[in-house]
Amino acid sequence: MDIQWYPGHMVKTKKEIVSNLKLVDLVIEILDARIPISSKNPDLDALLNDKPRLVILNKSDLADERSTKQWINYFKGRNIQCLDVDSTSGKNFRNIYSTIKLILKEKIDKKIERGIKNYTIRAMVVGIPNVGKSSFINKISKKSNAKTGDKPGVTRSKQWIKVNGEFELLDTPGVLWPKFDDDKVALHLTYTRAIKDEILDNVEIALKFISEISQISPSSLTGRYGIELKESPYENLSEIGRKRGCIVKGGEIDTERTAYMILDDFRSGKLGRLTLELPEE
Ligand SMILES: Nc1nc2c(ncn2[C@@H]2O[C@H](COP(=O)(O)OP(=O)(O)OP(=O)(O)O)[C@@H](O)[C@H]2O)c(=O)[nH]1
Ligand SMILES: [Mg+2]
Repeated sequence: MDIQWYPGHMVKTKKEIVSNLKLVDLVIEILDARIPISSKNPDLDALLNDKPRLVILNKSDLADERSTKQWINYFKGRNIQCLDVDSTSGKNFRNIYSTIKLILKEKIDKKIERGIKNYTIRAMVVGIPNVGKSSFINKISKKSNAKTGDKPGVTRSKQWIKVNGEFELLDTPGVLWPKFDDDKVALHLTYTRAIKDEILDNVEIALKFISEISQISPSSLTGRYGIELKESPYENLSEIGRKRGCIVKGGEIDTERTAYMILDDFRSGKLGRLTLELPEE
């Protein structure tokens, strides 16, 4: 399977991230709580150097709660400040500002020592496409200044958003990297729609998805669709299509429509709260 999506605007954004780094006090790296490994851009660590960082596990409402706790402990164990949030409901947002102040305590104390009282903290928000960067910023600022949407590539250029007198955020377009070394990473990015699905064979993707979920949480499929899981993912997909009435003229299963429906059900949480990746022991 050859999944790649690295258009020119991502190359441009990466350059902009580097050139704007000197303007910010910290970087807020948004990860997807369902796939904290695959949603971490491997290029970013090198680019960000030793800039103070806050890791956000977003979409925690769609992830398994116990797994998210494991991830929080994982980051804590590595001395990385991390919060799990839900940018739609605002869960855990009250802790963001205090955590940022904690990360920047030394810097802020120095400013106060020098008589600077109203220091404006500037943070750059980065992450893969569709992970919820703009939604996160809108939630913090209690406005909807940043455009959001349920597909990758919504934010097209960087944009400063003022939260209040002492806090400003830089929204950036989502970036991926030139080559996915691991098929699983590419697939996980596709399931969560960080990769544009218009460029992919959705039936093939859905079959891989069914295989994976059959392993990690079969009840998500049997419960939602009322099917008995068979060995063959194609048979399972067909059965789901039949149950859901995804039929074309002549009574054949509309596999394309079924594939979209299954992926959509995962993306909107209708298959339950599912985390696809856990920290290594
Ligand atoms: N369930 C859930 N959905 C979320 C959450 N955060 C964002 N979303 C949804 O995810 C989709 C993408 O959100 P955006 O904020 O546009 O994502 P982005 O990272 O700015 O995307 P790009 O600008 O394309 O890189 C939207 O449909 C949001 O409503 C969350 O915490 N939970
Ligand atoms: Mg955006």
